[in-house]
Amino acid sequence: MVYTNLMQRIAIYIISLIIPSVVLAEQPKEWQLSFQKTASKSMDDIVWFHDYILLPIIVAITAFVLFLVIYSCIRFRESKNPVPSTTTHNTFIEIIWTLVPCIILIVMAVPSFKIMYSQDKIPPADVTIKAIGYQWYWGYEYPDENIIFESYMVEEKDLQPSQPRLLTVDNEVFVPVNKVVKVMITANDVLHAWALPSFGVKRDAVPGRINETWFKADRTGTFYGQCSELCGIKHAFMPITVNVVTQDEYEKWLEEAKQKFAKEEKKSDIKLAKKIIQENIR
Ligand SMILES: [Cu+2]
Repeated sequence: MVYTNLMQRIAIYIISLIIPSVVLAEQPKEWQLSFQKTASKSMDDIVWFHDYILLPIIVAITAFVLFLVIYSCIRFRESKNPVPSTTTHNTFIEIIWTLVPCIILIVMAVPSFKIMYSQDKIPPADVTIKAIGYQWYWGYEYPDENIIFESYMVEEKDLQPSQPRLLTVDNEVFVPVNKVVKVMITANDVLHAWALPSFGVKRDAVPGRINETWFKADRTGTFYGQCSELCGIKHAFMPITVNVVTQDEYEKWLEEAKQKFAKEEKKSDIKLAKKIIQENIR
């Protein structure tokens, strides 16, 4: 049994190397290597930067250093080289090993800054949502639609068969596909972070301050993320679920959500509670 399981895992691993998109969906997979399948231009850029700029440079540097270590061990071993050289400086080599890393860093910095600025500059938003981190769940607001709701993780015992453990929430965020979604992120108690790998989005949620980011999902589906700033004992249990749907489906959801999560009702609840408290004080 254990053997079969291991063989299955190895087979999945090999398949994922050959055709990553088949095995990797919008959530982490067992034995996953590299990123989740992308769902935004921003994440496409990040993956491109990793695959074609960072990885080749890392591999080349590692191979070069390994070659130098092995070469020195063999060429300058004690039996072959009983009297060691006493050379301590070589200006030419010192200039080279200072200049080459500088050039490598500059080569990496150009595309890196380009991607960073494209993420930083928020285009005119079609939908704005506000994510508020609490110990330990997320609160969401659609300020333009008067919608406000809380999103709690679904306990393992209550999961439906298709729902992933530790990633499923009771109230999911809905956004339309191919639209710019601006996310305002804050927290109510301690530091949290709103992170969604498939969109290439991760921003700290800081109490008393609003951070902004954006994404434009290029395909429909359910995408999962998690709080990514250690925020206390249940840090691992405040997942993020975003449903990317068509414009029609989004409008339908808005209609229902406006009834279900109306902001005004909540406000009136608070007003009522205040009134009761004041009356009791009198
Ligand atoms: Cu958190």
